[in-house]
Amino acid sequence: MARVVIASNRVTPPSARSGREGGLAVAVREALRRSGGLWFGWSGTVAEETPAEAEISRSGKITYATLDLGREDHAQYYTGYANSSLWPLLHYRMGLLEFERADFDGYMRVNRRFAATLAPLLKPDDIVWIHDYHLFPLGAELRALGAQNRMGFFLHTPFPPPAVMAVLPRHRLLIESVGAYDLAGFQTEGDAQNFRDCVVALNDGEHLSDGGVRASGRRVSVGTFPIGIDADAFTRMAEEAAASDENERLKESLVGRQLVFGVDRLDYSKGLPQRFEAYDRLLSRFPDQRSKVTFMQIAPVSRGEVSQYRQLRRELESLAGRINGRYAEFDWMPLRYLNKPFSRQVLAGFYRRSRIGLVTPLRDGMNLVAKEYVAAQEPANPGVLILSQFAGAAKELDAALIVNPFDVDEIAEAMNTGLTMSIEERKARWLAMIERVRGNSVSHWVDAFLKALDAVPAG
Ligand code: GDG
Repeated sequence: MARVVIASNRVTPPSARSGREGGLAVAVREALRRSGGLWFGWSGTVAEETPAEAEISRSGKITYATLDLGREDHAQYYTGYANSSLWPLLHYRMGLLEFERADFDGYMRVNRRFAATLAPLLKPDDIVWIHDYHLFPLGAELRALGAQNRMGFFLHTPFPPPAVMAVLPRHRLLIESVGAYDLAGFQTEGDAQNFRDCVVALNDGEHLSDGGVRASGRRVSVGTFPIGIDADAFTRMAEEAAASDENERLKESLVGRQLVFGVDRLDYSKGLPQRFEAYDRLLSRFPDQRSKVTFMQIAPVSRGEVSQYRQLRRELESLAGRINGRYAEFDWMPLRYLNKPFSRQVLAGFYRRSRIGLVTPLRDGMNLVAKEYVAAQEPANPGVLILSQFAGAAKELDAALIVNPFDVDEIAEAMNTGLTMSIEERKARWLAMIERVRGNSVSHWVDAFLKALDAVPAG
């Protein structure tokens, strides 16, 4: 079998693993675990200059090729264009989009540099799989250097429709660059369709009868590959975590109160202010719940160098203070708001302990927290998942309490419903969801993408 080469913005060699890897890193590791391969990308370190060559290390069957990013490259490519222009736009947040032409140039420059560093490491029959919005143009840059490999691209975020995409300055260059791939993969059919429509409406492309598109003169297959988790492993982790010291302490601290739980990177796509407002609304509209419930939100700081994220942090601090100030009793703190990260194992135990999992992003490619929450539940006494209709996961987990995350009253009502739901209904909803989560594992996702890439007709 051909070697798989994966490129993603951030690479975490075993030496740099913190037990806090996000969904993408877990998925990439899974993709390379069985047959081995090469993982290429940024080391996570900011240096004076971006070096010309990658640092190579090996662990088991995986070879890691990483490079540091120079200060200016990091500021323009990562903080600038990727996270201040692309991320908000891809999440339909036009009002948050900031654009600087110098950042766009930096983004293209880093992708070119990545291509020049990766190209000499490629063998002719390698299969190349490029991940996420940081690296849209990497395939085209590799092609420009002569790479003829089979190349696929997977976008972990949503993809917006043409009217939204058109707001992004230089969008044409970006969409054009996707023409270099043999396969473009998305989380949901809606995202895939938006991509096809953008190619046609914004880049003179053409719909093909097999669901692909003709873009920049090349045919690109387009597919939907909803990412999953290793549900059985997560369930085992949650079972073990239930007996851990942290979980015992959490249980004691709750003194019999029901736990509402959320964990998200501190990101404006996750709908945290609306979630806090909804909890306030629960306590004001359903006063019986006061003193009987505790909401714990874990939100590790993310992208703290981007101004919109710093502003969000201030907003949440103010909301948390207001809620606790308004409702707290001398023996009850309604909201526990934590900015620090926890290990996956501890999180798994917290999911299992909670009566409600709150997953209410305003827009999300998939949202793995929703799937982890389901996998962590105790079959005899499962909790209730409240899930945004705008998370990709809502397509599969339609047995959750589905809410519009902009409607704080609807979230508050769903919380009250979840807190008072019968055990029979909780079990029925959970059974429907765990079946879906188990049926679409991360290894299934890897196999489906690589099989589709392999099956792309030549030319
Ligand atoms: C992108 C897309 C898509 C969170 N806090 C801690 C922690 N986490 C873990 C969660 C989960 C992961 O991070 C977050 O994954 P999500 O899918 O929820 O969200 P993004 O980070 O935005 O991921 C998303 C995903 O890519 C995969 O394609 O689903 O839509 O935006 O695994 O558990 N993990 C640890 N400590 C924390 O404090 N250990």
